[in-house]
Amino acid sequence: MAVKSVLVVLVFCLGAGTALDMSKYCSVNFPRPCPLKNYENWYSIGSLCAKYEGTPLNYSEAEFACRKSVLGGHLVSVHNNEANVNVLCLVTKYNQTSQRVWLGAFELFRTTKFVWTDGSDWNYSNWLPGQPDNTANVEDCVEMNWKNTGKWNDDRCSAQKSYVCAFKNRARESKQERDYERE
Ligand SMILES: [Ca+2]
Ligand SMILES: [Ca+2]
Repeated sequence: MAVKSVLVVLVFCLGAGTALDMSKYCSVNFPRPCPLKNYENWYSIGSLCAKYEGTPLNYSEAEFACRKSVLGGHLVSVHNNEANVNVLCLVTKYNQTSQRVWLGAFELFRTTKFVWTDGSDWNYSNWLPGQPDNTANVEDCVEMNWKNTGKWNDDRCSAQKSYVCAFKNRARESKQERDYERE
């Protein structure tokens, strides 16, 4: 309980943190390697294994590159503050200068509702104040790290950015189910 409170406070403080604070935080709290064989550079974020991809692509190219790179792959979905900071640590590790990355969220056909390409629930967001603003009516895809560290913005899907891929670690998921059943 106490550990969790400390983490929540840290995550909250990081909302206003600098890149320097971030790399300090990440050096201590970097996500663990994905516990599967042959997945170097993939890291555990909740029940996902995630990887930073530094070659800038537009949003759909990035999503399809993720699908191609691994079975069950998509752009990463983010469901809580801890996962959001984990993604940020991943990006910070691989790129200190240009940290804008595509996440897996996009606006569903001008409904003002956002969804994840991996089909998971929309149960969390971390928008920069004033976003999503759908500038010029053409912003439907969600990036992290425009202006503020860790915050989200809707941008043109045709813009080219680095991105973070992820897939569900089924092994971990079934272990969680077993643990749950034991309780
Ligand atoms: Ca939009
Ligand atoms: Ca925007």
